[in-house]
Amino acid sequence: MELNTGLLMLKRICSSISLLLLFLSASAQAGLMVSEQKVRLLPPSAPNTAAYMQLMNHTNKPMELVGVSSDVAERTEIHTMVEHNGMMRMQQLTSLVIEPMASVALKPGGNHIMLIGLKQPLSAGDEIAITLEFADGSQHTVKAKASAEIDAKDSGEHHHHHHHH
Ligand SMILES: [Cu+2]
Repeated sequence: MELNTGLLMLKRICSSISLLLLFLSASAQAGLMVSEQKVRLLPPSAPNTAAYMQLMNHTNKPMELVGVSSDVAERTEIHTMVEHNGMMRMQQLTSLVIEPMASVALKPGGNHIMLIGLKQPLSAGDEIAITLEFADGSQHTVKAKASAEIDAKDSGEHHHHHHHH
């Protein structure tokens, strides 16, 4: 009797450990490389700002970004720019696909992450955590530095071929 109860407990502990491991392995998007992440630093009165980065998919399957979140803003959205009556306007995207072995640039004038309703003004050099959520349920949190100097040329390339750092 004693022994059986002990075994049962051990089994329970083992299955919770494997569940935990399963959870941990699913929580990070493997094969994703993020670089050049920055948040545009605007005057303190600005309620919103944008974040930019390069997303590289180093796997042979497409990755679909379906959501973004950050504690610094009330809402965080994926945006793109579209032309409307000769004017460039922002439009929300519900998803953004990163093709296998390719990269997508989030950059000024193009796709970007919108931080809407900043809870407090940002300062130069602040490291802002942004969580990227993918269609397969995985998440990837990156830190983006607040900077007033954002050069569109910085992250201009669409097809970054495989390079290692
Ligand atoms: Cu926007």
